[in-house]
Amino acid sequence: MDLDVALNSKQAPAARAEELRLALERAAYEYYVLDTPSLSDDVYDSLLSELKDIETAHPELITASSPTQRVGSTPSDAFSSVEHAARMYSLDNAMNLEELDAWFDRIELATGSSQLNYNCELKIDGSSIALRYEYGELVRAATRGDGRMGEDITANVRTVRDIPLRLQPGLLASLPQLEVRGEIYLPKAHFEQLNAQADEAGEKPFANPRNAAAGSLRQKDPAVTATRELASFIYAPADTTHEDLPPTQHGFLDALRQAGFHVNPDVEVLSRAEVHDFCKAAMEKRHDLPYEIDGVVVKVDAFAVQEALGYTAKAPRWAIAFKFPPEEKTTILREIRIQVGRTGTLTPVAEFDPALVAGSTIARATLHNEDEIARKGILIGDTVIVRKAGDVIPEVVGAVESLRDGSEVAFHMPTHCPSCGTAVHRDEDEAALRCENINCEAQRAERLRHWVSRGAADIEGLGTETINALISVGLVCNVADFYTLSFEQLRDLPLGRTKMDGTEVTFGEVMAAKVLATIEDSKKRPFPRLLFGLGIRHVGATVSELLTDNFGTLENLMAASEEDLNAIDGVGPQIVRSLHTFFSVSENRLVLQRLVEANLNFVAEISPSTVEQTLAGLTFVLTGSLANLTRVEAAAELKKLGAKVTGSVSKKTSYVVAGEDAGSKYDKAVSLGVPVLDESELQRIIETGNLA
Ligand code: 3B8
Repeated sequence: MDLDVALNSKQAPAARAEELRLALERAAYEYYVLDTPSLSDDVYDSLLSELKDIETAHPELITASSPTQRVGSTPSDAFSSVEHAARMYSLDNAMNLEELDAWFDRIELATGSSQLNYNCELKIDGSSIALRYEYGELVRAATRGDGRMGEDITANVRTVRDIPLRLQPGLLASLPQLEVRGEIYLPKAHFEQLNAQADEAGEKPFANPRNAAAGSLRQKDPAVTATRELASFIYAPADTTHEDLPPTQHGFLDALRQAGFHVNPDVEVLSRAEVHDFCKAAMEKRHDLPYEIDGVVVKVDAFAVQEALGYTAKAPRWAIAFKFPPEEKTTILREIRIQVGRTGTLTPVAEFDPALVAGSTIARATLHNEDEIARKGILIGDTVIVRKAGDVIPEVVGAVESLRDGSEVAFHMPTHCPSCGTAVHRDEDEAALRCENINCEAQRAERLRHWVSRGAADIEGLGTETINALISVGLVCNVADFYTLSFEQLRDLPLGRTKMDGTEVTFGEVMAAKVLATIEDSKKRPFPRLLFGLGIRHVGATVSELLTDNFGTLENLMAASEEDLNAIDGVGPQIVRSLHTFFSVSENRLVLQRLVEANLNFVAEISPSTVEQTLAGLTFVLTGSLANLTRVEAAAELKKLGAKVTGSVSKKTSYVVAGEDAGSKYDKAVSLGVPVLDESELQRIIETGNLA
């Protein structure tokens, strides 16, 4: 970089401001991407402060992507949800090298080739994000969410300093629309620093860097996120069928680097035979890296081959995450406690001396049921081996039998519910024991907690402590009771603790107002979530979605016959029985009646899966630029109608849609005799759902 920028300030303010912005962007690019900084921190700061001065004097010169505008917007109360242009999948895992080989075998069988190139990347343990750029400017950043819908976290992501607000000139910067995906992470050193601060402030530390990154991105005030030293690695385009893009994953990573994205340097294109060594090397260097990795991502390098392999319901077939084996520790099993779940299931939980495993401390793990305890051969008092399954969920692997001294005792499941004393029941064909008393206090508390949880009615501010307090004073007994709470009742709710001066701690005015507002908001949650929130046995999030898609309203669902229910793909006799049982309990019907009267949203939005699949069996290829929608949007619309959308034209292609400047794909369609549609014909198909 030439130093003229730092010296020349005799220009018109607009030109000078743009020159400064370009210089600052270039400096960030050199620093993060090229790893060859040419400006000292002092010079950078000095240029930034000159830019700030110009923008303060001439506010009309401020641009959205100016380096001064990273912490721009003011705190917001909620993140709005946004739809991903193309589904944001997660990866399937290979838990060991054998599973990795099985994946290679499947790829070779499906493609008929044993000569493929594989792009190997480190698997960064962070929080996934999707970044959308329009003509090179960052316009939106979203979390993965459920893969279809994520949360708009643009304001927070803008504060992440290695994410370009404007791209370096070139191919990617010139695209009308570009969506890239990557991982935002918190470097290990900052994670430790953050937790030390939390500790000092008497707050709960984050369990691991991934949670810390996700938590930092979900801050309501971007100024807080800005203090967190987050960083990013970007690794993929959302749409690999874009014909202007490089045709391989490694080529695309180069293009990302040139555009100014921070791309992880540890990537290699390898043959199948070389991948094992890459995985082993990654495992060894794992602890020397300044950020957390939990495996290696292996991807088929050629986009065309990726397209051909496609996706399962959950994950791409063309990529796999090789996960490092979990770290194991030993500790003493002190007790096995019984937990009563919301549907009455009695679950034994191991309580052991705290152990530091894979970066966080664990002290309990579910043992699932008595059979599982017998299978693992665990006795109370044993020295046990513990680890985190998938590096997250604590698990007892087994006992170290050689360390027994005879004082260990076997565990047996109780004959009566530890909460209400009702005799427990063992379902046929099921390992689980259940308390069938629907008035059981432990179940009631769990049902209420389930209702307020994030995937259900999502009532923030009602934690376990508050719910327990509401139950113990008799204000809340079932989920309908949340909707009749008054401000005064909440404000004066004793939390069962006393202050230093001996007075009772109450919920207070501020929290009461907040929680009442969220309770009001919760009435508008999507129907599938509210149905899931009711905690009907076997009716999880997916089944709820199926049921609401098919019946549309609570009324219809309650009136559905056994045949109606059985007719749904994915709904079996167990679910039918469980729904029937739930709806036949008069107390449940009363709760539902009260929820309806409180105006909860028991009506489904029209969902894509109810759209008639008029284009099923047809394959489309989109090429050229469309005037009224992006190719990704067009593809999404066609897929909703059941069509397949691919990237390359062949004899099997049913139609090619050609926009402006359609290139070789158009020529190929003509030479193969594949019918070509223009944008207006496409528009009509999308609107009418029909080809004719
Ligand atoms: C497809 C490709 C998910 C991922 C992907 O470092 C897909 O590629 C994905 F559906 O989650 N954590 C990476 C990382 C994660 C993913 C990926 N590549 N390097 C990561």
